[in-house]
Amino acid sequence: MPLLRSVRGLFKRPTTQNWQGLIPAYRRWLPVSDATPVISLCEGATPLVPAPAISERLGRGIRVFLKVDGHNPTGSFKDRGMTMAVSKAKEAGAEAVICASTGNTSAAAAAYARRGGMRAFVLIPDGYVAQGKLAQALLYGAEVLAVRGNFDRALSIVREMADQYPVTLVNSLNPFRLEGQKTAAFEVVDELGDAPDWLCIPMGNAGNISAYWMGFKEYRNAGMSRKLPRMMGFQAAGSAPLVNDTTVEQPDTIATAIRIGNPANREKALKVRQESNGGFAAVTDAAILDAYRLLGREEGVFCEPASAASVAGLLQRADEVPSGATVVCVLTGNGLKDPTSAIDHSEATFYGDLTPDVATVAKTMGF
Ligand code: AN7
Repeated sequence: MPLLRSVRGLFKRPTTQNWQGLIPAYRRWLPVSDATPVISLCEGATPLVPAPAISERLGRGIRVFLKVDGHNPTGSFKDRGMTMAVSKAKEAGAEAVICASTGNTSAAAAAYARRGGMRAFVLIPDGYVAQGKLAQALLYGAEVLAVRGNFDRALSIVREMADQYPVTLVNSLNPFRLEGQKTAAFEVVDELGDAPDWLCIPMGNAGNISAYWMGFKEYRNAGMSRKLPRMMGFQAAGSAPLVNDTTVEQPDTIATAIRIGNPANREKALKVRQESNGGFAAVTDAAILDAYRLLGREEGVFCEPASAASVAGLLQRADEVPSGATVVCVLTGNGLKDPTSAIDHSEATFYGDLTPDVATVAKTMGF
């Protein structure tokens, strides 16, 4: 979908032909060398999908795109960070990785670590990880430790574990994670020909918003783009420590991926907001679910609830978007990660227990 294919800049832009993952595609922007064993599942090159229904709601010539990062190998943006973190861990001789996770990090860590021949230990908040994510961690062969406590507690444990034992931390405190994730910003610019005016993104630990900003800045400094976006970060109202400048002891939201009360990248996120003239806001679970259904029913895009926070946030702040602006909403995770939320909240028509004959089916359909 070449929009404004640019000839600006010094470096060749990658194409998705013969795509072999984001490390080969963006090698010159990443801290890797010939000695780095690249552990890849051909992540990256995810589609930037136009969102006509949302664009029409905003009106005033505003163009909205969805960066559908649920198309990655394990179904979330975490794969971008994990190919880097696990490759660098392998290079350093690690035999095991560890993370705390609301689900997606555990799936990605498990897949990449096992592919690299390493053990994967994942700590999850018992009972608060969506079913698809738990299924992935188990199937990929992680060693899953479910703790009675929330994500923040699990993160503090794994930080100590990585300090005291021979296991490499692959949460977003690992700087290689953000290096990998910044490639999503490169892809957006490569596709649009410049940075968007607004970038809307959900925030949990705020690693991804920090990574995008790093990517946009690096690309602009190299002449690959002219603009920098305003970075708009959104959190669930029951779990909004960055919006309210606080720590939430008991975070609560349907969007379990971002059920995080004490973000690991708080300082970085505040800097992103300030440098980008951005904004943070809270969106209610009801608004998240409205956006979740809107994306499915009107755009044909199935994301998980946490991801829909980016669109909920955009709709909430629609009046502030300049006329004619280009907006990118980041859809961080695939809808199939969390089938329970879809089944419970689709509000679609479901006729069950039908007699299996044409007359019954026709009558039910209203003919
Ligand atoms: C779908 O998997 O923290 O602001 O442990 O899974 O970079 O934390 C997930 C986070 C947004 C927030 N959308 O990203 C984990 C985890 C989805 C997510 C976020 C997450 P950050």
